[in-house]
Amino acid sequence: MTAVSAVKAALRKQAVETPSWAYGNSGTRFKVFAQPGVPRTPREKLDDAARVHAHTGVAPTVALHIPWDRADDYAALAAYAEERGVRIGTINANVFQEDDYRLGSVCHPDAAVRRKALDHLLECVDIMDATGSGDLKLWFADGTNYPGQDDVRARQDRLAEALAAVYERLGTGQRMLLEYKLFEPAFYTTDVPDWGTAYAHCLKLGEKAQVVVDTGHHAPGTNIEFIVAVLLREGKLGGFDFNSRFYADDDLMAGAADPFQLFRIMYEVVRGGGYGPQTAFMLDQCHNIEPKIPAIIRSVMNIQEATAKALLVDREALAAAQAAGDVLAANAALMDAYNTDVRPLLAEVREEMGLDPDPVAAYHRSGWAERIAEDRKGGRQAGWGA
Ligand code: PSV
Ligand code: MN
Ligand code: MN
Repeated sequence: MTAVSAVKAALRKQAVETPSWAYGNSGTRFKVFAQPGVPRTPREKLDDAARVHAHTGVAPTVALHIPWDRADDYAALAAYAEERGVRIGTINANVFQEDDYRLGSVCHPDAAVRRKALDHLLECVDIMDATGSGDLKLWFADGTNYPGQDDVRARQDRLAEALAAVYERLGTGQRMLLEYKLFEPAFYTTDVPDWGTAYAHCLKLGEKAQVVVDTGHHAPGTNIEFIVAVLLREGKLGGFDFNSRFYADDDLMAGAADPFQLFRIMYEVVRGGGYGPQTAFMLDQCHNIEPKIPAIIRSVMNIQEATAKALLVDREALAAAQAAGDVLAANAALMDAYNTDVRPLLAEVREEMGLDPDPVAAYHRSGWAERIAEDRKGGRQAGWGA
């Protein structure tokens, strides 16, 4: 196999999971702008996700968020997804949108609230059983706003207790992915604020507990690719929530704000042996002002481009330059790959997969946007700010 055919083969196998909530209306605390044709039901979100997969060929799974995607029969929902050519991916728990969670969920000072939150997490594992999903994604809004508000260490103990109970409930082939976030909605302490805290909990729990890196959840200037390299080295990188940010947790399209950072992250993934099904490559985005389906297609394509460039790095030349201490040659080896226009290569990959080489144009030609605008009146908000 030539190098290029190996790169193409790797790109054909890429899998990016799209989030159900990205298909619904979303916004900021100031305004949610309604768009025509947005899904009214989980099934309609799956229909839209199936369009993204049909045009890109690399978006075969859809993340659900419970209770935003509540269904009477989850096995039937999974069967519906399969009929449309996609599968249910990660189950995202939601222990942040009820009045009871004002002071937290699994870290709340009141045992009754902690129990309620834990029951929801366990229910999410039941949903994984019913849908065949392998991953439970845990993001906690828990934290405090004021020094002294609660005992920061006791909150860690409560967190550990809940995580252990969920871990215990996981079946074969199921994992829990623990997500960290620097701040927001808590503004003083956050109970899982960084990769170190997430890693410490996951390490204690065992192999089925892994860290998920949301690219929008760090302080400005954080070297995310270094975190990725360390987690991979420790066997603890479970996946990504990709999005991009200019300021905080902006949830903009992956690769839009800083494509070079996305490339550097993907290079560490490839370098660290993390490019494969063991790493969940998910999007976690909101499309507040842009049309949703083409924005999701664009995001998938941006990830493909960063991946293609990472796969094209001449690792031998890079290693030789590094060993020789040739700083400029080493840097050039990376930059050569980054500066390659991989769009023609990806167009070829798509044609080899029987797809249109331009997924956005193909989507616009498909008539889907007009059809859903006509068929779906009264589309629902994604959940944020609902
Ligand atoms: C909140 O910051 C958040 O964006 C987290 O990243 C979760 O993954 C997502 O919401 C869905 O719960
Ligand atoms: Mn996230
Ligand atoms: Mn987020």
